Amino acid sequence: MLNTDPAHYDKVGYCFFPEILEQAETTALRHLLDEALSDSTDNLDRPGYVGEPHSHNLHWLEICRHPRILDAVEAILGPNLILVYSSVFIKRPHDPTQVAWHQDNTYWPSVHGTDVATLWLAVDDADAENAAMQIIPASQSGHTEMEMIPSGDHQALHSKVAVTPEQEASAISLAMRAGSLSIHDSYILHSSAANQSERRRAGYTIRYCSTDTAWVDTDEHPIPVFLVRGEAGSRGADYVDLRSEVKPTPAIFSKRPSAP
Ligand SMILES: O=C(O)CCC(=O)C(=O)O
Repeated sequence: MLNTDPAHYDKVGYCFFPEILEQAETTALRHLLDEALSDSTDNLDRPGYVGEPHSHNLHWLEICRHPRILDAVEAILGPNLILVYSSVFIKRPHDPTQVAWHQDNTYWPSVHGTDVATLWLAVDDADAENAAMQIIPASQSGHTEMEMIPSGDHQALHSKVAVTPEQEASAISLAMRAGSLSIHDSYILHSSAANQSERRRAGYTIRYCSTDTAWVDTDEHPIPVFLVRGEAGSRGADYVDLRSEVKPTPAIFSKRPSAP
């Protein structure tokens, strides 16, 4: 039974939110991905991965600012939210590519703090056969950074961490219908297997932080950081204001935060 109660998030490290997008919104999201995959100029950095589409495309950006999506993030991280990264992980039918056990935070040296979370939005239905993400509940406890080791062949990520057989046995599968989402702590151990089915499995991962405790060193961060809800705190001058009342135009993508 997956955890659906935000009150248990601190303990188990993840929360599942079923059917957050309406069917028409999910269909539009799928079209957006199909378009990105058919357009070689659209930041398709490597097969099976679309990096940071929200940093150059308003449609992807609006998904990251979607009110129901931000309500789910707020239920987990509180009201003051910045958007720091996003990417799409795609597993084509019979795609052998795996995502080895890892912690997200180790990939983000410019992001500081522990109130940092990944939202995984199902673009397609995901289940054990087509490589739904797996997580080890409560493995974020203590927020300890584990040693990264090379992950080997057929891997989407260059590094992994060593997981014990006991930990692996306690993993659960985040199977979900398209338009549903999960949110996990940036220190939780998670992975995904090869796709053994005839069906594609794509998930849009969006990374948020609470400005109450976490912050981004924007000199070291490759893309602008957007304030999407609430207050930016003492580092407000480093972030671009994109709260709901702001209507973004393409100019936003070249905007730098104003000097303090
Ligand atoms: O979608 C996947 O298979 C893996 C996603 C992931 O590891 C992540 O979002 O950090």
